[in-house]
Amino acid sequence: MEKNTSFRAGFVAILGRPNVGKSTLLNKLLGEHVAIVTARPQTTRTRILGVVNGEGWQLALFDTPGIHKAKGPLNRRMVDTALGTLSEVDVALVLVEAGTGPGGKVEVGETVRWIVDEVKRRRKPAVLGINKMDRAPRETLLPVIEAYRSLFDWADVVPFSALTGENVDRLAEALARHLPPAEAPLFPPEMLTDQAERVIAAEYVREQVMELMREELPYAAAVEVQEFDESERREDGGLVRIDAVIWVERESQKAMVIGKGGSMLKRVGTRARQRLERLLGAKVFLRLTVKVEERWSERVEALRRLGIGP
Ligand SMILES: Nc1nc2c(ncn2[C@@H]2O[C@H](COP(=O)(O)OP(=O)(O)OP(=O)(O)O)[C@@H](O)[C@H]2O)c(=O)[nH]1
Ligand SMILES: [Mg+2]
Repeated sequence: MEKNTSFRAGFVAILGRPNVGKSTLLNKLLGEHVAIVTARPQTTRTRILGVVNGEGWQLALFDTPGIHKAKGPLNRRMVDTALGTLSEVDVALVLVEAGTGPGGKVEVGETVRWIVDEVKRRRKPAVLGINKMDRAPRETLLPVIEAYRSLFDWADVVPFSALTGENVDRLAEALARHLPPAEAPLFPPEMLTDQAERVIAAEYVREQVMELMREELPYAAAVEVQEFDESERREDGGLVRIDAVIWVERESQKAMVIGKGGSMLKRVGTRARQRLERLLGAKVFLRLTVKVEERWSERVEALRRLGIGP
């Protein structure tokens, strides 16, 4: 049989500051809510693989935690995860946000310079993705592109919107052009992600805690699925029973997550369950318990048990 030499496949790390839209992009490319998204920074805590197939290529993309000057063990592990992923991939996709500052000025932040230095140090080709173009006036795009072009010899620069999907196809194709030739896809074509359903279930609960709760709570919570019972699951639906624990660091936080008469926990549970039912295509019985584990975010064993960190 003749070899198909034009096929390309490889790994890409999506890197950027917190909140630039890395997870939104992964989900848009996959057409599925695999990575949780919230309006808050530092949502993603682990790396998440998504596999995207195109005409003559396969992209294995890692969504990563936002890179920032980390304080504390949890955040340091998150940043280590992101930078560690960079060393394992063929191509880096560095994301920034469209839009200019006051007076049309473009501020290239310290963190982006740091990310670019890491990319240079590892001699990786990098594509610059300028996200959120839907909310930036067109005429501001050019100055943004120019400001970032002077920073690095980008393999490509693509403005896009992960939210609306504008130019997302072009971005995927730009990435695919810089992948190494491959004889075959790296993953079976039907594979979407490396995230187990029970892990996504825990993340969906955390997504609602992060979205609905204020102040420090989004950062003091972790979710662990302790039971994922599929015995009543059927080809055409059926029921999945899930028991999950929301870990917080203090009794006062536990009271806040539960809310008056259990109202907050109920909201979290209802919204997470609706998302899960859509993902699993089954009815979901979701039982949530809130427990205190003091300083879990500072303890390596707890972080490891919760699947956070390298
Ligand atoms: N207007 C607009 N908003 C976007 C776009 N992409 C993402 N967002 C919003 O930006 C916020 C952050 O999105 P995420 O995808 O969670 O960002 P992230 O880079 O994964 O953030 P971390 O996981 O915290 O590093 C959410 O409120 C998204 O809805 C976009 O193209 N346009
Ligand atoms: Mg994210």
